[in-house]
Amino acid sequence: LALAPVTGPASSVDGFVRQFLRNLNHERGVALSASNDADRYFAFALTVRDYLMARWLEDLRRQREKPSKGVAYLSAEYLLGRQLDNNLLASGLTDIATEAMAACGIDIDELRAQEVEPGLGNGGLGRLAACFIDSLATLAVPNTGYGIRYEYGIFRQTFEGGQQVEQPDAWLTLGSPWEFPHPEASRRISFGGHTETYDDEGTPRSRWVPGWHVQAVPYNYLVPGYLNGWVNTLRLWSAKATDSFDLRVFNSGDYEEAVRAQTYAENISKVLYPEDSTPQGKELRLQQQYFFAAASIGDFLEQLPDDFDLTTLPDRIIFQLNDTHPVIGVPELMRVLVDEKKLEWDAAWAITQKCFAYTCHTLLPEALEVWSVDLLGRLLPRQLEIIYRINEEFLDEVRERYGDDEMRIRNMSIISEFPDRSVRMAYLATVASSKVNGVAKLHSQLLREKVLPDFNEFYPGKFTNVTNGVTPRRFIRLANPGLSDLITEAIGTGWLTDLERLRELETYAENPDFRAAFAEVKAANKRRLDRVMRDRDGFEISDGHLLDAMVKRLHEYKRQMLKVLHIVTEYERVVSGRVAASDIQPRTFIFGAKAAPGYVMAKRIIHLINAVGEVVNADPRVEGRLKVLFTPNYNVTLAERVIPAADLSEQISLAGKEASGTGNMKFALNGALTIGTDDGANVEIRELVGDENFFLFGMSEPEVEALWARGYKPAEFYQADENLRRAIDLIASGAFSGGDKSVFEPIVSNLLYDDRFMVLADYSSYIAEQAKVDAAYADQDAWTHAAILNVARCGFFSSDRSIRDYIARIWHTPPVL
Ligand code: 26V
Repeated sequence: LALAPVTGPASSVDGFVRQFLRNLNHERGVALSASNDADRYFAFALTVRDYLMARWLEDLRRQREKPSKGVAYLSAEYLLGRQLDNNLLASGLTDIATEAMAACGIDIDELRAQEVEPGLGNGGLGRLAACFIDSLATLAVPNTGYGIRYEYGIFRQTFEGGQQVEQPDAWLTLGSPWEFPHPEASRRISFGGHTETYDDEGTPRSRWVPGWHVQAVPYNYLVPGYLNGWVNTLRLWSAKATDSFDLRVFNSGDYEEAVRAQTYAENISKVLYPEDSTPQGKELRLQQQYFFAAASIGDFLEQLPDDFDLTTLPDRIIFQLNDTHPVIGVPELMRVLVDEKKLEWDAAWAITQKCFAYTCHTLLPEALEVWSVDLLGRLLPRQLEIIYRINEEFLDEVRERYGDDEMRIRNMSIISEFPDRSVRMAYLATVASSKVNGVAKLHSQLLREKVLPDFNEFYPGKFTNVTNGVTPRRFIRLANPGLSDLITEAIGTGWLTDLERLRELETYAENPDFRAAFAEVKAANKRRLDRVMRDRDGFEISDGHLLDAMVKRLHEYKRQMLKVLHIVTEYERVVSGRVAASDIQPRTFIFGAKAAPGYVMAKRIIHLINAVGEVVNADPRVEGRLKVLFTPNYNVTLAERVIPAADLSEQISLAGKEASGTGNMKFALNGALTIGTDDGANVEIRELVGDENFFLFGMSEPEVEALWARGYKPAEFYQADENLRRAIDLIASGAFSGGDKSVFEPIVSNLLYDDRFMVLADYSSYIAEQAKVDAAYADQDAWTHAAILNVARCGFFSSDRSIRDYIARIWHTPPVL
């Protein structure tokens, strides 16, 4: 048979229609006349997929025939958002597909609305992974993203009586047209059991005799580059009970026990952990981590030729660890190399240290993962032995360098002894990696100086920074078509893959016609958001309001509470008669935030925001002036509507706590001005856009440290500021809880007597800066000028730039196109 290249359907409206009808008939088994929305969405998505297939297969073949170094991105989370529009855009099919649907009498927007976004992540970390695989494909870097195909993604949030209620996110109920299951490529993943030593023809060796197994079934998803014909793969693993296990079921006759055990195995990929409040020792979570790390590493190794020289592995692959979740892959690779491939320990370790790189995403000590030795020993006994040996040899090196400095040894040990003996995964990652990076300049500096200073001293050159970025394809082109068209009209095409070109907009900021057009795009985006919100939540966005947005996970360090105090202050000043309603700048405050289900304080804050909203929105004294909208179930799809409409972006974390933030970048690139602290990537945004185009407030990180050192007493700040006193007193009075003072008492006393994130200390500076925001907004034309400069100067925050930095500083993967 001739090896005919795979070809896609004809790139014409006619070709698209024919393929669409074929898919409708053959894949869904319905005629157009009998089809429902779900059928049409599926057939449509399959058609888009058909166009991408040829390129995908071609690129995979190219990689097989002429392999070059690639990136395995290991991430427990991918917050992908909807796929349809992205895949249309990447393949250049949007116009053809739109016409084709029109020809079939189908409203393409109805099809779009059918797609349930795969919410396989919690927030910034998961969305970053999704932006990165988009940029890797767009830069044609050979990459497989590895992760977990959770059956249930991040919970769906609703409010009952203003309080968060979680519902399961059954995103797969109707199936997904974007995935390719590959059960034939399943891998057996083992757990439990014990280790033993044996004599291997004169060489003493260790081996693992596991106690139980599950199958890891891969599902592939296409990751198309933007208009470059390159398609990478996202490979997500799903857990299934093993055959051997089914046999055991059959033979034992203990049906119930067998079904229970099967459920146990399949639970591994059942649900995404929504917990980012307490990194508890949940056994299932460790199972998930090992499950996907081991499956992914095994999967990569298996694709190598039989005679592959493993000492050259670092020339072929870099495993990028997205936080510590996949770090258990380190001892796993060592186990495979030493126990299975029978390499010497030192040779295996030299390979391993070159094959991993680690990205840290936090500064909060309580967010650094540790696993108890007890649990590890039970679940992964051989990997634990290997971790011990890695630690022993590492500490020997430390001793060699510093002598018996027991304090230092204790501080640097991968194993901590208190409160329980446990493995510090960030330390293991640091020791095992060729490079360690933080996610913004300030974060990387604090990582070196505060979190891992001993390691920074011990490994000169290992630490580096790669500032996060966001994909302009999704967050500008798709989310904000109006702005995209305006930009293209002004500076031509090409900026979507070379975002620094937005600089050319700077001169347009001086052009009144351009400013008017820019302002009109913003207004149109607000009207579009208004339609979405009316449909979705019954909210209205009023004309002429400054749209002030705070959308992100609910966390005390992010300080939604500070935002609440600002709103209550504005409200209180009017109702107390100190300020005339007519004198305040009309504002709509929009919140979106999910709280981890077990994070009690975060849930109280959600309740408070809703309660304040209910009172403020119903009070005629501030009608037309203040409005508070808390939109439930904030997700990627909604972000794409809120961000382009916003005027003001709230990035108000306590300095030194937000590693980077990525929402901050999306807002600035869509022409919102930022009010923010000197934290995370805000620092770099402000440097780029200029002080005059950024609302800075609050303590700097060194000032925060100094205040802690002096002794922080929040009540003193309460006493010192009348507005603050009045705002807190109003909350404490029960004004937002039907007179019941007990409801928000825990929030109030936490603020007054604990306030870990120094909300009260930054309050007055925040309120003062918000007054400047109001004043600035009064001059609409000047505001628009500043907004345009924000867009023009934030090209740096493209995830394409982040990926180029990873290539230059960490991966050293050569270009293949
Ligand atoms: C985990 C935990 C666990 C327990 C205590 C509190 C806590 C707080 C946060 C987290 C999440 C840590 C990992 C993470 O999601 N980091 C986020 O990564 C984004 C992408 O780099 C970055 O933009 C965010 O600033 C960072 O919070």
